Amino acid sequence: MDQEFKFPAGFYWGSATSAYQVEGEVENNDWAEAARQGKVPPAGRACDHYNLYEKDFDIIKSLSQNAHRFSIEWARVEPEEGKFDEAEIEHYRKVLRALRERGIEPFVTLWHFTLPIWFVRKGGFESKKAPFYFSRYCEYVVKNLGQGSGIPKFWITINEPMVFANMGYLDGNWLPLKKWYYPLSLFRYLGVVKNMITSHNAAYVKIKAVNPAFQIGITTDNISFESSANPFNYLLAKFLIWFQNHRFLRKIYGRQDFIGLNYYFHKKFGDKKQYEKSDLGWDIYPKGIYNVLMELKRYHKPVYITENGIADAKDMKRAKFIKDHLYWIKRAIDDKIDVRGYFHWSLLDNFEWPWSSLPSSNFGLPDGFRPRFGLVEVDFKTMERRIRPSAYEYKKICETNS
Ligand code: IFM
Repeated sequence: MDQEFKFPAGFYWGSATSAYQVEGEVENNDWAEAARQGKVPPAGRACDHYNLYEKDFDIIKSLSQNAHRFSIEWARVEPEEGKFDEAEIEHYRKVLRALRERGIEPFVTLWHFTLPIWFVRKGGFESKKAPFYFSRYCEYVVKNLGQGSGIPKFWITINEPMVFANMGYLDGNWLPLKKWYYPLSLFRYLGVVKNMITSHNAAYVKIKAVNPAFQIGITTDNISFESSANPFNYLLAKFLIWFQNHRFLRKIYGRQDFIGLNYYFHKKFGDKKQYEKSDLGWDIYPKGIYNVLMELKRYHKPVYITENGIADAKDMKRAKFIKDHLYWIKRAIDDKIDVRGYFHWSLLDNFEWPWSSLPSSNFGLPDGFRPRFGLVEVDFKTMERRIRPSAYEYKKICETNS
């Protein structure tokens, strides 16, 4: 029999998505352009969430979730440098109102991986002017969405900056697909990370000037690094904990009101154990979420688990995955980590970025849609939604806060 654990009163229970992965028909960002050139899989109509968001929010409500994390597509809002599209802002106002009408607390991500083409042409986050462009966009959105009936309180400036920098500038398989020889790649990578730090800090100042009560953070994809007793492995794990998990957070220390934690990966150096795996071949290691949460104690900030999820097309592992991770989150709460919410990734099956662990390297249409992360299954031909059994298990948790 399952043990029961109560979560703190007022805990946010939700799920997360990002604009390009669910909205559909975004043509003017860097991923859409690269897809047209055959360099990455296309997102096409994705889940058509741009049109179906009210239906999707009805599903959220029916599943008793009280919060939802979604993102704004920068290229929609600012299609040309300095020119903002009021019609798109109005769309996101409607999205916010639709959430509020259903009693769902919005957590708004201002930027989740995809960039307007004009910004990329200006050098993207390699450019010293990136903080200016980025913070101007954030200020515009917050000024225009941060008023009226749907007004959000929680703002996330940047999603997973270290993943963006790693995958785009070291690994080179994500946009901007920059593969250079070492150590040039490392210098570029470090420059991009530095500019993202400055961009977040500049955006923080501008958002706070709009409304000091707004709560602002980033989401960080921290990895649980552990090691065997071997001293080399021990030092390697320690170095990576600092380099990968904490360097960014430390540099924005005074300019974050909360920490958004995304947890997917662990690495134990010197460990040959085989773990159960997701459809993407990623180890399932729930205790890792406890490890990365305990590392956040030093910041003395509220923490929201802004993403945690599994590619599991058959939905055989998801319910247990959620419960096992929540068990370790509760252990961290008992050990004095101020965790205030959990957002499952994802609400819907959606477009997934090209991981090298994807079963096929052929970038035909199905590839980006093969990993199934949704609590809700999507038929990408008919756009029909079908709530998976694991979503009903999660619903019980949301309803009882336990
Ligand atoms: O789909 C992604 C999301 O965009 C960022 N975090 C990890 C998810 C699963 O790979």
